[in-house]
Amino acid sequence: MKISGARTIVCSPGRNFVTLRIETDEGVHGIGDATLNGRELGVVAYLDEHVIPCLVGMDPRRIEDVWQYLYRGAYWRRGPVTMRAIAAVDMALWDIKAKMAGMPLYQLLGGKSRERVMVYGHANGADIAETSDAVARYIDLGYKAVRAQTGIPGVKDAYGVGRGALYYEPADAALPSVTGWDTAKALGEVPRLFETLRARFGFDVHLLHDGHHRYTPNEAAQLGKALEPFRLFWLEDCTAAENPEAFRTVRRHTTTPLAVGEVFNTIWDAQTLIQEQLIDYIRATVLGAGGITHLRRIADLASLYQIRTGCHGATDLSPVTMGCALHFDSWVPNFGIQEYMRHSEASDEVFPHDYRFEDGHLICGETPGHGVEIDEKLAARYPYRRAFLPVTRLADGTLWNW
Ligand code: CS2
Ligand code: MG
Repeated sequence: MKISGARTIVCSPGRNFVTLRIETDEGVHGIGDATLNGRELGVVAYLDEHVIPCLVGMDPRRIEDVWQYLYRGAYWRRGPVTMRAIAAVDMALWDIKAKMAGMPLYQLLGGKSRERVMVYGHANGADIAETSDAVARYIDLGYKAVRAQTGIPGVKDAYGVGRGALYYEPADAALPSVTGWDTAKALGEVPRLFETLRARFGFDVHLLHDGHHRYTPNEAAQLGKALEPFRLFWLEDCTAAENPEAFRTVRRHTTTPLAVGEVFNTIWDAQTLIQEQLIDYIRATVLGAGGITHLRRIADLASLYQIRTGCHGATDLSPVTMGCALHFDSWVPNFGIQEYMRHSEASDEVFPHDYRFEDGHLICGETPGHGVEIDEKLAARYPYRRAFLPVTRLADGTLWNW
């Protein structure tokens, strides 16, 4: 059996997505997601010029060997572009293998460890009162876990505050828009938000918060400590993780559970954090971290240390990634939670899928493969539009982590 062709499909049903379609000489095809938010065409060029020509003629059943070929064979290792390109190939090959087996993908991983996958939604508001009402709406929709982000008085467009009730799309402009940040103000406002939420909703709902890499290790430790009475499910990306040792400071000072990994590409990014038990949840994803083949290795390493998964699931990961993630989540023994930002209706139409939301959980379908396809005719109606993620500047003009 041979790969007879492959091509990238770029579309923008509300936001940009890059999809890889791999064809085989036996007529079975597979689909992978290669979206890198705000840098999409970099991955398209990498796939078109440097991956697809090598794939043609390869045996699609040799998923591991193809992975090693694309990783070791490139000589230049890691990085968001390379690893997303590899992830797209990996997703498509697992899709093909599962279709050939006539089984849903989770069966090939070892079968289900659970019936359904708990997800968390994003509640945002311009201030604490609005965020609190947004949390109420998610609870009404059945969510058992909600991430809460609030605007901060005096700060322009603080991270996480979207425009619609259910959708949050930060990549919003043909040139990066400029947002603001003020750590001192956030250190006061964020604990007030969770005090308000616990007073209103009690402790039965899981609450999460994303620091989006904005705090120094010491500030992150202060935030974690201040949030302890409100028993968060996790505090995410409390400080930048390029230097994993930074988490020693945070960990020494707080018992608030810590989650990291949406920007990780490989097991090497997570190794110190996992082996030193500096985090509680690893947020690497199928798309970001080289596909199912590699994410499985990260999850296995994490399981040695009782660290659980919490896959990134923002809308810049297409329904193809969500489909793969749900098969992965249904199998992985050390599952924690799955992020679920709803895709727009247009995205859901372009990517027909068989997973469904029920009572705060997602359930993957039984279709052979990962259960997600792309309607190319429809996709063609939504051409690519350049869209950047914002940048952040402090009040004095200093560029900060968005
Ligand atoms: C966020 C993301 O979902 C999250 O936790 O951190 O929304 C992130 O900002 C986007 O994926 C960036 O593209
Ligand atoms: Mg995040």
